[in-house]
Amino acid sequence: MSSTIESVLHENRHFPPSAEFAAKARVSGMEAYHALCRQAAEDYEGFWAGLARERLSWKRPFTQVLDESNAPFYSWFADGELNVSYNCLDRHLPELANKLAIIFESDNGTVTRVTYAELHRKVCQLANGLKSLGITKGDRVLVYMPMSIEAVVAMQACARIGAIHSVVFGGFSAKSVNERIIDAKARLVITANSGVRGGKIVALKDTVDEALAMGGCESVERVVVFKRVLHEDGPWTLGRDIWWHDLVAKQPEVCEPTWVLADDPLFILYTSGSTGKPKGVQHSSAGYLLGAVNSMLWTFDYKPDDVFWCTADVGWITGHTYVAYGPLAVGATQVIFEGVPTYPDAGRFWKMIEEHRVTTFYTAPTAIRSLIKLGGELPKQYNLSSLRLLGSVGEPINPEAWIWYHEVVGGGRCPIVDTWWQTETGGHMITPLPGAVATKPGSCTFPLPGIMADVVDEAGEPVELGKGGILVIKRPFPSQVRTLWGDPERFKKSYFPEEFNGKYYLAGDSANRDAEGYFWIMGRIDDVLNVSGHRLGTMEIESALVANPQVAEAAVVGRPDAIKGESVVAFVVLKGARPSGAEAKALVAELRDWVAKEIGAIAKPDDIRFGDNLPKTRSGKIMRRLLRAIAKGESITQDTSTLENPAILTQLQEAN
Ligand code: 6R9
Repeated sequence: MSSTIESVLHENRHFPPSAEFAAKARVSGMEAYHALCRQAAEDYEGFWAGLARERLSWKRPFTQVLDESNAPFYSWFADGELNVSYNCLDRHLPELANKLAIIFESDNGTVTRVTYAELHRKVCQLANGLKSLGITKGDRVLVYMPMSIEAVVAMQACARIGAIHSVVFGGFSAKSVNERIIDAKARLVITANSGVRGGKIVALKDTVDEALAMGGCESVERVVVFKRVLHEDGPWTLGRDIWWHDLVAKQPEVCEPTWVLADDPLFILYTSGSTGKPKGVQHSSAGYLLGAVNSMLWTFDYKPDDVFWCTADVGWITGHTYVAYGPLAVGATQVIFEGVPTYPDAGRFWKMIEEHRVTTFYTAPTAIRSLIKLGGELPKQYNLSSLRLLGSVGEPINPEAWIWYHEVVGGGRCPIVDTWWQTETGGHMITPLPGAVATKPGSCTFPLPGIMADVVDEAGEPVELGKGGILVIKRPFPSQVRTLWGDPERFKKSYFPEEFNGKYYLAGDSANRDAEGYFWIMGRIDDVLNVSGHRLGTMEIESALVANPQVAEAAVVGRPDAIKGESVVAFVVLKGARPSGAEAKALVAELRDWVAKEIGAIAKPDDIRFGDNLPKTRSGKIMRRLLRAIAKGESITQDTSTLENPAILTQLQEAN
């Protein structure tokens, strides 16, 4: 990662917004951007309070703004009351009832459109249905759905009645669903009989059944099943399972929102950290929504006639903020896509942009890189002239991919917003304002107004420009994670460590600022990998491997990958003898499938090496830097004198 950054830091091309784009932008020119930043610096609370009053609709206005008395458990707008679903739907109805809210394209290309009035009706009916099952404010609902209108309806319906959703990505395993149900003590699961991706059926309900059968899920009373595809369904548990269409059939089309306090949790979303157990990131209602709205307006420069398309799955934070909440909160028309970018061919995205006249397109570098590889010329076969703005998220974007995105997809006229943020920040943090900032390929440029980002050294002191260090946020901000579900101690330890007096929010990334102050993200400083823009904990994969009865010990590292950013490499010590040849091959396949079953297919190691041992220091620490070098195929030039068992390196360097 750091060698890429070295080369990237020599990247000095500037791409200022065109005069035409800037003239129409909400924030036009650097002076306007600086003015907003000054406003935030001079009156921090006043700045945020003003935005919260102007951009959110409150049932009861707040009188408090930021409360730091229980730091780092910060509270924003504490005595205000609102409802997120009301903010996303009801408040638009007087003017936008017949405006399209969602254009849904299924895997096989069928298009379904819903207006704001129709979406409101669907959400109300499901909300009433959930209430009829006894779900009330504060209850946890696990959502395990394919990309669909109904996935958004499920999340919005929870928000409407103050229930806390925990969405689990449809690619995660039964084991992951089981663990998340147990951790959050979910009372209800919403799923679909199946989803379809790239022509293949994904049997979601079967996975839920399997998860519930694993035990520990006594909290779950009901499973609501959306009939997504017509096929033979698996077993049905009477008294527990209920079809979505039966549940909503007789429900009233109106549902009074449940008003919640600003800091009442809107959702929990599990993400990988540096230990084996995923963290349940808990977001607030008002602060989170404010982050979503601000970034729709600032970063995406939202205009009422935009057609917005974020390709992320609702199982990730990007799909929460820029599919389920942000676009609806500003009254946008958005595209939701069920399938994959390469099915039926690598022109799918471009075809959809042409057909739906998409203006704002937001995707991940890994998708861009794979589409370059599979069909770099394909975009030219489509009319992409509707596009006016492009976005990137999930990992650093390499300049080659950036330039291709800019030239071939954006026709050289669309600004690119490279948005740095995290599950924990809820919304964008460091990103260009497209009508103001001159972009540089590979840099996420500057913090949004009000975001006090900085790069510091290990002692928490600011570093000189060009020096590189640890990325921190120095002041609390409204959309930030409130706590980790059920684990406040881990929350403190992970994000507000003692080294920084417990005051700075530690993002877990390192960064560099160039001579002009532009931010360049260098990658994680903890044991978290970024595979195709998805966060995976090395410890999480290690625990999964060690859970296999044949495995004694495992160490997982990342290896730079041209398409995925990073790929997973595992070094495994078996309880029995070290296998070779066909036997080793078979075991590699078995362990890869094992990890897919334990976590999900995205966590499958690309490479597994068996050793009699792992390289350890005399105090027993696994020397991961050596493993990283071996994974890359580099010869070991580093100091190995502290190593207990140097001979092991040669063994691990050889393929099985
Ligand atoms: C939104 C999201 C967060 C981690 C983050 C960083 C990496 C995300 C990035 C980026 C460089 C960008 N990351 N966006 N790195 N440039 N524009 O991806 O959330 O899944 O929690 O991952 O992803 O390392 O810390 P999440």
